[in-house]
Amino acid sequence: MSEFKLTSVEEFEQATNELLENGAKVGADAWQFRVKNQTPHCKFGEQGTCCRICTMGPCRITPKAPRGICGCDVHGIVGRNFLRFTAGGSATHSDHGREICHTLHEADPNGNYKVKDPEKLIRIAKEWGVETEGKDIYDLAHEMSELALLEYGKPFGTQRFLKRAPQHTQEIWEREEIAPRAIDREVACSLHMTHMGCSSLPEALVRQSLRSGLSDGWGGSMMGTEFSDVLFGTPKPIETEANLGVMKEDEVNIIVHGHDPSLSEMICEYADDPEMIAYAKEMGAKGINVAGVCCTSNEVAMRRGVPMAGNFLQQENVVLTGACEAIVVDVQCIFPALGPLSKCFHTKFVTTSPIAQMPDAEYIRFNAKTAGENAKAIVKMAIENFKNRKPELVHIPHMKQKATVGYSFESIIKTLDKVTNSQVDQTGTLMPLWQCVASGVIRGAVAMVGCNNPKVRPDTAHIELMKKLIAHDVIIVASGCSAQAAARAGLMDKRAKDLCGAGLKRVCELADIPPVLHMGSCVDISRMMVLVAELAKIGNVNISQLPVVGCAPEWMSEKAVSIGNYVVATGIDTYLGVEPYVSGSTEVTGLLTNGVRDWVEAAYTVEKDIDKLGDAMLARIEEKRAALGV
Ligand code: CUV
Ligand code: SF4
Repeated sequence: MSEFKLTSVEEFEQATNELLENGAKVGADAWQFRVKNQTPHCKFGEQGTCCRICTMGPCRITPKAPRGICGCDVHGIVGRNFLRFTAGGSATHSDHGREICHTLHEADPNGNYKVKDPEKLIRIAKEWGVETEGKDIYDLAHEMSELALLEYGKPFGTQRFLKRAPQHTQEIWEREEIAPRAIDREVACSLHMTHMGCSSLPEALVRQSLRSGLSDGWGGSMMGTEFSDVLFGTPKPIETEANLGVMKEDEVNIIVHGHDPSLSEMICEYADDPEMIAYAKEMGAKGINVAGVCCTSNEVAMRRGVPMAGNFLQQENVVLTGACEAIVVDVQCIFPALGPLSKCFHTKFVTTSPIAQMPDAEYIRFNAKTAGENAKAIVKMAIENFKNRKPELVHIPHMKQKATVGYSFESIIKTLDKVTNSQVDQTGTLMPLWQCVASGVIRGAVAMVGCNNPKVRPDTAHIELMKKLIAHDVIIVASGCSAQAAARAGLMDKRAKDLCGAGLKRVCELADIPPVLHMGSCVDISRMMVLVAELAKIGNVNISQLPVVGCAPEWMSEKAVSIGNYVVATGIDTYLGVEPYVSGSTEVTGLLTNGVRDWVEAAYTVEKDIDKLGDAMLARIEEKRAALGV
């Protein structure tokens, strides 16, 4: 095996520059150019001080005009904008979760979707107090999917999954009145609260932001994760590869992009179909290669080992290779730029969801009943497009790294059994992890999550922070585009253990894991919530006492704010490398970075200097350790 070396950000950039040159040959646009046209950004927007929720406005707050026409001050305006931003993210994750519940409702032993993890379904059913004895697994699936869907609109009570949290956390949520009720209710309530003439009190707006976030993390996202596992299998450690070099010159390249695994799973099925492979050969290709971008990539990488071509800011790059026969998308984080860009090449840009329709695309409406036919049609379209490739435009940067992925909560528990030593008799629990943390072999853990953002040199913050943290014996759990940055750099190669401090290196060797564990897509941050909840229980401490922090150094989406809010509201300090649009209000900023600590025992830190951000996290971890006396 060749010698192990991380791929550097400079190498990433070199590849991107070559691809931009490739694009220049056909007049392709790219985000790098559009950023130039959009900067500097509007100050009112950046600071959150523009209000346009009624047509008396828009109102912009300046020293000369400190109040909107209705008399709302800057804190009310910033707070309302922040809550709406959160609600957007919460709605998005939760609606994704809802789609999965609907897919579960379609599960059929002879249909497109099966129950691949019946044990997990039974486990959740028992957790929810549903009778499982003697029940057909598909009947149970349908019953559970209906109950899950009711969580979105039930008139009374709070989210079922909240019971997974430690008692202390549940008490905080009750005491602070932030325990989420029906998932949709929190989104609707957020929109209601921010209507003209409702709330303008920052405390009330931030409180609802936390509740709306919690309805995502411990509601909609958790539905998405849990029932995706039931349908498609709970991830187990699996080998894969990452970066643009996973695309193949002599095969039909199909790129899946978006979030909902219902589509990508089906595409993978048909790309493996002997009939389709034979057809690809007939068309002059050696085979069919599926690779992914963004979270749908994470979903199929975690369960099938499908390679990850790139993360968010690489989505145009896959087309710029000139070797992409089809980029097939479902929902979220898809650049509308892909439409016009695909026209510069032979690439088919295929949209599939009524929720994400875009110009210059081929729209093949995908649904659970016709999923098989839809997927087959898409794969066929890609195969037939192979002959339209222009050889002079094909440029695949030959860069990729090996990665071991698939660290669901369940597989982490199984993996940990390997580090169980003689003093530990609790197998099948997080006890070994707790002991590693308590003894200081591992100093703590950081959840690295979130997107890329042109405001940060792409992937640098993710990769540099991870390198720094693992060198200090801090283990990383990663998801979303952060996980893909790690994989592309090589940090999910088990050999990356050599970059760790002595303690973490030893744990990596004993458990046979990489130092950065891929836990999945953005909705799978719910897996991290389960992990910290169980770790707190086994260590008999509160979540806020754990030497654990969350970090989104390059985030960009509304979803990321919703995530941040539920991570903070769960008692985990959260570090951001990009500013949310709240700097215009000292009160809202003060609440988020400090005030909410009185409610939920955690808060945000915003720091654009990546090195300082890393130092702040390490200091916080050590502070928590000292307070615990470990
Ligand atoms: Ni859902 S939300 S750019 S794909 S992590 Fe990636 Fe992850 Fe952000 Fe989108
Ligand atoms: Fe202006 Fe008030 Fe209307 Fe907002 S709600 S646009 S601040 S008048």
